[in-house]
Amino acid sequence: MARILVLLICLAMIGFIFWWFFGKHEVASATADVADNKQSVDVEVKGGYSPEVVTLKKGVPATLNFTRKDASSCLDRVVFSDFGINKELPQNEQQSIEIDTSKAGEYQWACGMDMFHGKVIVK
Ligand SMILES: [Cu+2]
Repeated sequence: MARILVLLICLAMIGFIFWWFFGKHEVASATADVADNKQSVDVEVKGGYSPEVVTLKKGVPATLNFTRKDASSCLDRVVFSDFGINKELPQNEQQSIEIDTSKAGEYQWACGMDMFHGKVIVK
């Protein structure tokens, strides 16, 4: 009986590893709605970023509203190295970060340890 259980656990783990490395992971992306010459996108921080790719309109003042729901300290900072932004994300509190949209391009953001990533596309 115990053997069968061990076998089942092993199979489940192998399945998980295959899914992790070879499975298709959908990248959640969002495009900001522009209203009154402003645009904003809410980003949930929970084991990563959702959405992970945010598209903004060039030249329209933009804010990304990060809310960290994850207790892990790994995600307690968000860093936009292109903009010199390094902000703390208090848990369960919305933190608004203004993004410079004057230049088109792709800008990465990351957690404080550069383990989790997201991307802003300005176009
Ligand atoms: Cu981290």
